[in-house]
Amino acid sequence: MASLGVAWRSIPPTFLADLRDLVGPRNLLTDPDLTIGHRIDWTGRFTADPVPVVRPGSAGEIAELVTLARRDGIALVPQGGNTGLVGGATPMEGGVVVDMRRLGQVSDLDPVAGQLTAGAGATIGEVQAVARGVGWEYGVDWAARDSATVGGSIATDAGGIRFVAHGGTRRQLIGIEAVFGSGELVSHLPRVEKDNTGYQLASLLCGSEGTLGLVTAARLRLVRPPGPTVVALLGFSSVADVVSGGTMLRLGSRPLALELMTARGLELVCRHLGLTHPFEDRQEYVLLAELEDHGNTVQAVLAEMEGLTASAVALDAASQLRLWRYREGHTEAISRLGSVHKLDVTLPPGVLADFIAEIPAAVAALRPKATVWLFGHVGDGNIHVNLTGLDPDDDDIDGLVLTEVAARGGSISAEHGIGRAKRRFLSLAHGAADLAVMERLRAALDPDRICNPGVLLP
Ligand code: 2HG
Ligand code: ZN
Repeated sequence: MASLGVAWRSIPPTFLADLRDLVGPRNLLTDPDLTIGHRIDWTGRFTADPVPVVRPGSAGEIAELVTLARRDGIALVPQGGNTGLVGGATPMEGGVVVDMRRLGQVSDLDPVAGQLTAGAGATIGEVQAVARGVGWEYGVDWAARDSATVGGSIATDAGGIRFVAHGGTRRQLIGIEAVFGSGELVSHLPRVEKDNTGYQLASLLCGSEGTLGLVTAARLRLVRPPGPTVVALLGFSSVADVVSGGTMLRLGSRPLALELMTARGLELVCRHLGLTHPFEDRQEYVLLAELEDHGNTVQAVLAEMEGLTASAVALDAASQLRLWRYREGHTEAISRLGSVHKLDVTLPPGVLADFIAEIPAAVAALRPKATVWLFGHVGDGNIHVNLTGLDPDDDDIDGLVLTEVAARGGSISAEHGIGRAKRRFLSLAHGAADLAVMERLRAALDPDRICNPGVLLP
C-alpha cells in the first residue's frame, strides 16, 4: 500500500468518520492504491500525495460535506472525469477529492424549448446522446467527450471544437445549482432562457475552477442539429494562407469547426495511431474544416482559395470520422512523448499567423531541446501550444509563450482554464484591480478558502 503523507495525517479521524456516515462506507475511498487515478493529472505534470476520495450522491450531501470541511478546515478538490489539462483538479495541497460522478442524471428534458438539466457528473457524451435522442444537439464537443463531465466543463468554461459555431460552455448555460464554500446551496434552474433577474450566478461560477463552490447541476440550452455536412482536410504551405483560408470559410459558409494541424503533428498522429497519411505529399499546415453544406458551396469556395495545395473532402459520416481522427488523435499522440506543458492561447485574427510562424523559434532560442506542437481551433484564434522535452517544473518557458501572447493582445487561457499550470501568470491577463475584486468575491463566497485552494488566483 502507498504510504500516507503529511496531507493525509492532517485530516482528523473524526472528519473521516463523519464523512463515512454522510455518504456511506462504499463512497469514501481511503486505500491510496485504489485512488491513484485521482491524484495524477492527465498530462502527468502534477502528482499529489494520497488523499481520501469522497463520492457524494446529491447536492444535499455536498452541502453537508462543505459544512464538515469548514468545521475542520479541510480543502475540497472537485473532480469529474479528471481530463483537465492544467492541474486544476489535482489535490496538491491535500484535503479531499470530491468525485462528482454520482451526480450524473440528465433530466427535465424540454424537447420544444431545447433544454435539459444535467448533473455535474454527467459526461458531455451523455448530454449529447440525450439531446440527439429528441432531435437536438448539445453545442459543446471535444475529444474527451466520454470522460469529461458537465461540472468540469463549467468549472473551466470549456470551449472545444464547436466554439466557432455555438460558443463555449458559458453560452450554453441557462441556470445553475451549486454549493458555495459558505455552505449555501443555491438552485436556479429556470425553464426559460430569457431571464434577467439579477446577478447570473451560473455565469460567475462558469470558469471559477471550483474556487467559489461546487457546481452540482446545470440547466443547458441545446442547439439545432446541422443539415448535411462536409468535412475537408486542406493543405497549405504557409500559415498565413491557412488563416486566410479559415477566414474565407468563416465569412462565406457556416463552419461547425475550423481546426489547424501541422505536418509534424500529423506525422506523429499517423505514427502513434497507425493511420495512413491523408496526403501523398507533405503539407506544412493542414486545416480541417467541417461545414454545413451539401458540398457545392465548399467546392466553389475552395476553387477560389489562395495557397491551397491539397484537399481531401468527406461527405459521409464514416469518412468524416476518419478525417477527424487525425485532429482528435493529437492530445493522445503527444502525451505518449512524456510529460507535456499545455498552453491554450487565443490571438486576435490579425496577429495569429505571425504568432504561429514565430513561436517555435522563440521557444528554441530559450530551450533548444524542447519540441513545439501547434494545433487547435484556428477559427476562434485558439491555438494549443504543447511543449515536450522539458522538465515538468520548468515554467519559465510557459512564461515566455504566455508573455508573447499577452504582448500581442491575446488571452493566456482560451478554454482549459488557469489551474495550477498558469496561476503564476494570471497577472498577464488581469490588472491589480480585477484580481482584488476576484479575491473579494472569493472571500465572500468561500470564506475559509476550502474550495480548490491552489488553483486560479495567485
Ligand atoms: C483539444 O482541442 C483539447 O483537443 C486538448 O483542448 C488540447 O491537448 C491539448 O493541448
Ligand atoms: Zn482545444
